[in-house]
Amino acid sequence: MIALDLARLADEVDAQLAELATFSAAPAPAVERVLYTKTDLEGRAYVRSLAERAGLKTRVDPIGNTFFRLEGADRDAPAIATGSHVDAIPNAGRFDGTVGVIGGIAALRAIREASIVPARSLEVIAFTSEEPTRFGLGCIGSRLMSGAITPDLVRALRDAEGRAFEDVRRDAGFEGALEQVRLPEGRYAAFVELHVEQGPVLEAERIPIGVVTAIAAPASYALEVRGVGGHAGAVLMPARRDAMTAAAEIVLAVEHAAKSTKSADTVGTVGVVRVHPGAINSIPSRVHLEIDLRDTDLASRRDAFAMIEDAIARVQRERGVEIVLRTINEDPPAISAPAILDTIEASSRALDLRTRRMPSRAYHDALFMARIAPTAMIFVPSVAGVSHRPDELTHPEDVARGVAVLAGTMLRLAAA
Ligand code: HGY
Ligand code: MN
Ligand code: MN
Ligand code: MN
Repeated sequence: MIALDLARLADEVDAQLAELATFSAAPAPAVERVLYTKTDLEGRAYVRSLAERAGLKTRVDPIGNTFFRLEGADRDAPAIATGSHVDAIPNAGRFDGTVGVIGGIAALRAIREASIVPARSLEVIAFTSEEPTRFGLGCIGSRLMSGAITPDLVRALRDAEGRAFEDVRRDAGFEGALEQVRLPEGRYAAFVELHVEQGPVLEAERIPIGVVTAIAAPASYALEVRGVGGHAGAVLMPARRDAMTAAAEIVLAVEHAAKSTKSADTVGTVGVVRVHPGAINSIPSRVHLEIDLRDTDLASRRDAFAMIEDAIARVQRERGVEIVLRTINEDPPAISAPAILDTIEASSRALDLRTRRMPSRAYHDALFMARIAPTAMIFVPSVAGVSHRPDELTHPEDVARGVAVLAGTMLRLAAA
């Protein structure tokens, strides 16, 4: 297997994560790299420079999924892949996704520097648009790769300014037909994603490695609430059909539904609200809401959604507004491959690292890679469980341990 200088690895990877964080549309310590913007392209170029300095070969597909490859002895055998994302939501931290890309490159660099030629090739994938920020849908890259979405549905995507995915993609310099992105089942022998936990468990239990058994089933919806606008002074309360107060009832109904299922894992969030016309003295006539609803258990998520639909019907009736719901995505959970879980644990034991099995409540590209390859994830601790915030932090030693476990896992899987 492979012996790594963890102290040196910790310093190097942390410095690279800090450098990547400088490519941001937001002032430090916040990070923002939205799909196909200047900072997204700068972040991609930076990780590509790291990969090519590490001696890896680069391939970029028509939407920008980027593949960094270390050739194995049998070049034709399905490769072992790892990877994650470098795009970042507004007001994010510098570890979400980036640990899986920079850590993956560091793992392959260490393997190459140890003059190990793996039995089969190894790849690091930097996926396009893991975050839903620009087009309202997460994991567009891995969805297209795995066939979870059709090229036509991607072509129909519009951003908040109404710009078409295809136009934005081409302006960012990516070309080729979307149909070329799809990968056949069996293209990879295994996929293992290294990611920060984005939750409090590993730190609280002082366990350095999380072995992810399942990835929660994400769903998201867009609602248009249509009422009647008017003068905030002249229209008396009984005559109002205020879109904003109706929307407020829906927001509270989402929270109530998520708290009311039998499962403790049901989570519901309304993170996007756009009010029209958005003037202090004008009664809102239209409100756009976006709902994020998840659970590791599909039946519980469905129960929560049914409660939300009931609330929508009630609010329409009681307030005389019209509410139009559009489903953005409703995905099943992903279950990790048992053999990969065992391999991650074996790799951790070889490094004297304790592990614990756990679900991922955040979604990841692994959710879709699981459709075309045996898949699992490795988690490293998040300080205070914080993520999607500028104070997101994973200690360099923990990142280095994750990279070492990843390297050992990939080599074991390549030899299997
Ligand atoms: O929302 C998520 O779970 C992921 O961070 N995109
Ligand atoms: Mn994220
Ligand atoms: Mn992520
Ligand atoms: Mn992810």
